[in-house]
Amino acid sequence: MAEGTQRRDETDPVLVIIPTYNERENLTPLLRRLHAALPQVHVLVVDDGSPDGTGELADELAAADERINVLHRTEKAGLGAAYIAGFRWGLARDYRTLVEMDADGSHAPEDLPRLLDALGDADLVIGSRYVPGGALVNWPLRREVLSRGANLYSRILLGVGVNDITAGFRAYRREVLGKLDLHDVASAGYCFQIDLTWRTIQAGFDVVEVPITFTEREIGESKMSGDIVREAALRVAVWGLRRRAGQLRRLLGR
Ligand SMILES: Nc1nc2c(ncn2[C@@H]2O[C@H](COP(=O)(O)OP(=O)(O)OP(=O)(O)O)[C@@H](O)[C@H]2O)c(=O)[nH]1
Ligand SMILES: [Mg+2]
Repeated sequence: MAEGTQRRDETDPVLVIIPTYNERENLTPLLRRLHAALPQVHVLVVDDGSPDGTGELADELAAADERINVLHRTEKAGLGAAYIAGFRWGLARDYRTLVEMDADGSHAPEDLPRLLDALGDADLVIGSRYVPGGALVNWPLRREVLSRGANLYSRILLGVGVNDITAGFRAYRREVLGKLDLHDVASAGYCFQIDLTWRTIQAGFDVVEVPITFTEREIGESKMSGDIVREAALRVAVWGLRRRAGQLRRLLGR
């Protein structure tokens, strides 16, 4: 745990941020499971004007349960922008822990207590598919190959020891997000996860991975696209080159 960060207390307020785009069928059962696992956590649904009415459903759920909140954004602007807006919302309030979780059921709310426990000794906890005990259920082979490839690529270029750097089930201490320059994060797709991990490590915070079981969505459509993959490949290459340039400058003493 980095200096200056306070130890996590079990009663510390937690905000679970859930970005949604066309997740109407998934939202109610997910929130029910989440509150069954952790009754005290608050939720922020960040909806980008889903055409299927996810935002309206979230409003109904929020009206009936004061733990649930909704942030409406007007257009689909990617996962990264939705999370940045959610982090800002949480940091403006007194939450000590901010959690990222997908709406499609791939991240089991039942795994969240273990992520929060691990935050006792870390600044960022990543729910990892690729550490011993981690598992994939029903994920098509091509998606696994892509995900493992992205991790290998990032590890080589960035020189970090994180096994699942693209993972989207995570818990951050508020001090971490408060310190990172969120305003200049431009990553939109799953590259956002690599971006924030890289910034967290560079800022000197401790990152820990805990195993999770990741389950392929049963309902709704995937938003994965070629653009998302290309964005990650390009940005990680740029960060890797900058890192090498920095090493070279230090080696040459300038
Ligand atoms: N607000 C918002 N949420 C998004 C956007 N794109 C994806 N999401 C949500 O982010 C979460 C993770 O999405 P992804 O993993 O990128 O895509 P996915 O559709 O889950 O893809 P699969 O996991 O392959 O099914 C889901 O809850 C999506 O609804 C977006 O542009 N805006
Ligand atoms: Mg998903």
